[in-house]
Amino acid sequence: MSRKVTDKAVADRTPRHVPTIIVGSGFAGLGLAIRLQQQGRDDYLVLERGGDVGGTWRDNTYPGAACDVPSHLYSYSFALNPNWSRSFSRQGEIQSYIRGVAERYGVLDKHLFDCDVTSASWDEETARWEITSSEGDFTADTLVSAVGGLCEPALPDIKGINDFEGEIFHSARWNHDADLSGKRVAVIGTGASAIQIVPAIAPKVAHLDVYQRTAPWLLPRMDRPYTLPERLAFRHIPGFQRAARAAIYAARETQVVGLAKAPALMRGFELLAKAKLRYQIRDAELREKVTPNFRIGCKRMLISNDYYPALSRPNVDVITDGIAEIRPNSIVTKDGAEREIDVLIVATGFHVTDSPTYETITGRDGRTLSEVFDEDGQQGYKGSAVANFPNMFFLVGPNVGLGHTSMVFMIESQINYIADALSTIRELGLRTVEVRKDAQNAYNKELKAKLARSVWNTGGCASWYVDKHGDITTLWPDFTFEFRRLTKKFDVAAYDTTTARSERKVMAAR
Ligand code: N01
Repeated sequence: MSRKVTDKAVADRTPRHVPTIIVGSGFAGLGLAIRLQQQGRDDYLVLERGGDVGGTWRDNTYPGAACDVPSHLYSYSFALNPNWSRSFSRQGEIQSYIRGVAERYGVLDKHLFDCDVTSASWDEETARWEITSSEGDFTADTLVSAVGGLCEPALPDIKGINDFEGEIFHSARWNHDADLSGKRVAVIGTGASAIQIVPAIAPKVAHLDVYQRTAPWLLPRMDRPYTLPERLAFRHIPGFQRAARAAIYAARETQVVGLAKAPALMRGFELLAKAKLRYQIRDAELREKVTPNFRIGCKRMLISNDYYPALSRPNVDVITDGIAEIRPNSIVTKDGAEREIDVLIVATGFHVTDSPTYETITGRDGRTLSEVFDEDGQQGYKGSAVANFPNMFFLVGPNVGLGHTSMVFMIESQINYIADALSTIRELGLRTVEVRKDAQNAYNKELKAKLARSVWNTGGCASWYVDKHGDITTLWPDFTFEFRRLTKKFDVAAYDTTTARSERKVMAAR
């Protein structure tokens, strides 16, 4: 991996000035870097704390890791891949795809890897971001946060967890040196990660305890390998792959009607999921335990064909009594039962609405992003800007997430918006751009009204989509093509701007 861009700056520790700094190189940051490269811009740098591109797809290497959105849709529109081996690709294939795209578009030389950004503060005087990192200090005219929502593993706050003496790791930090063969293993959590891990490890472990707090809804996974003729067709028949992608997109988009607009329509999915549950789990007691008690869609709908069969194995137990404490070699549940284990896998999700990165970004009025979100609510504008943070843009900021279709679609919409913002700043000679608070408030008022009637709000569940104020600050509550329309052009009128000249005028007036 090349480091030539910053070697000198790192060596002498002087802050290096880069016009645009992007933090993070998952689908989002990498996609923006490629767009800037395509526009012939050479004035950006990507700071990435990991050793490679890929973000969450680089980090989540647990057994069974795979995407639950079909790959022909879950990929960049500008870099379709006719060679996907199956409809829902596995982690390794997705990671190779992302890396391949980064190589093909020649942006790796504009990355600084193993560079952990530790703080970013706005300096009003210079109108620059001051950035500190494990690889030295930087200043930037514009900062883009592309760190993503699923990057900081959340460990459960359970009494005694730190005293556990066996092997313990989070699903997103899988310890591949830990041999699970013949071991007594426990998995805490039954979310999207756990339902992939459980079937992958159940056949090899001696015994597996699955600690379930909330039973998830499961739908069939229509996954299959692509045949050679299909792959040849994707490659050689003009428009075939685009048509397949469009069909997947349209089919997925229909779910928005039930999820965001008329949750009663989700009953249809519930009937399908219940039929699957009855068919796959014959034991009435187990079936009762894993039957969800909220409206489908309120938490992310999961897809799997092998999770229920794995739970039905004789060496697997589902435990629903709630964990009281973890001891050096066992887990004790609230009913007093103690179960010995050798390995503990925590598949308990991520810090999404409480990302630790929020505490490291300080805006115009001296408050951190975390303080602003605490005091003003976790709000943004078009998921791409936050008032009080001038010259800063977000990829996958507030209310951009999805449960039903490809995040890459949303990310590309934001890339359009932010790339246009950067061009506008340049063309108009702007010194600062900061979204107006009234524009942000009006935008969020509309979002809230839409979210109020959504299944995420009315479905009777507790999910990570909701922040500590009880607001859904992670999801986009409408069709994704509506977000594409909203982000087509940078709407500079929604921003307070200054130019170098207006700044000078203000200084003179003082
Ligand atoms: O995490 P989660 P995840 N004691 O937060 C339980 C994406 N993803 O890593 O439901 C006991 O969904 C928690 O219980 P409850 C996708 O967006 C995508 O699985 O809160 N249990 C839950 O069961 C997904 O939504 C793919 O009651 C505790 C589980 O841990 C997101 O990543 C694949 C607990 C956490 O589930 C996160 O998924 C995988 C505690 N103290 C992931 N704390 C794709 O295929 C938490 N839990 C694209």
